[in-house]
Amino acid sequence: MEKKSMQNQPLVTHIYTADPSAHVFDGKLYIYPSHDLDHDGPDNDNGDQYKMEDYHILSMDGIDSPCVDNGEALHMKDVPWVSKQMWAPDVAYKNGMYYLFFPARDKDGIFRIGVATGKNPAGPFTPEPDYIPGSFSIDPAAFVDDDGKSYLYFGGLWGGQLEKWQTGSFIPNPEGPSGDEPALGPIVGELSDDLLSFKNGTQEIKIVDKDGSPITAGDEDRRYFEGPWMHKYNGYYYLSYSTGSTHYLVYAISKDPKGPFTYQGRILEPVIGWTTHHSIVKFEDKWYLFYHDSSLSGGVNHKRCVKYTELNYNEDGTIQTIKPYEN
Ligand code: FUB
Repeated sequence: MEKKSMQNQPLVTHIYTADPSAHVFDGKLYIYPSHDLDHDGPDNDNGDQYKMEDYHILSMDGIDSPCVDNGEALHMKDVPWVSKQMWAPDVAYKNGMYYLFFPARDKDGIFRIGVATGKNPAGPFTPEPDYIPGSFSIDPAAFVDDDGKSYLYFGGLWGGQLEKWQTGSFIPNPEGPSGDEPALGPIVGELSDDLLSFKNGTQEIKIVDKDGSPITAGDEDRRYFEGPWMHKYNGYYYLSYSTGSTHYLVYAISKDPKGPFTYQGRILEPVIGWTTHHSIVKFEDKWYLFYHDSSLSGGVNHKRCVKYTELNYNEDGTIQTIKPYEN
């Protein structure tokens, strides 16, 4: 009998999952998703519907192997600084230790980014008592470069509060930027050697057009919204992200991990559901896009499922746009 491909199928159906960050550790695929809760509460631009409380780490021996839920790896009740909403996580490995980075609201309702450590990629993880000093907003993506330097990329508009940090400190009701002004970019910070703090603070990343002009806030098809991911291909740094309100996954490239990044094009056309969030990973000589949609719940925004599909590059290093419901 021909083996069934898991491509474009929900990887698990017993829980709702979203925001998959995929990594290969010791030849095995590990997927770090958010764990969506099944509830009928309000759905709004502030993201109140995303009420997640814990993380379950998924793993697969091969790309078409069954996907295993390794159980609860971290719960918010065990994180002293968290009040609610443990959103999209990511992980990094260094010197025999796995570091789970996760955003959540602190006791004042402000999104911060925490870190928890463990010896096993599937958890459990032990949280640090406080969030990373100087961290804010959501959607951390960790990247360990070939030279051993580690970076954390993060930031998300609207419910993710990125606009509220435009001046460097928290402003509850900020203005702008207006449509023809440069859009807000994601934030990057180089991590300290123990990956528990930022080495020299953080900085905003610039994303520009091919002619060098900044992508503007009104250019919603291309401007940064949330869900950054970093990978390296043929010596270039690829920063990919969601455009939020227009529901695309897009990417920009640079020779420097801190940018500026030049916008290139789309990776994924809109999926079922409002959010789109992803990771890109090489596994057994092929590249894959891990993403989510709301197909498992018939389109409910906060009841999502993680999936993967193959990702292909053209000879010039551009990425072929994926149409999620064709083929
Ligand atoms: O899962 C909660 C939020 O929805 C994530 O942080 C965003 O990227 C979006 O997927």
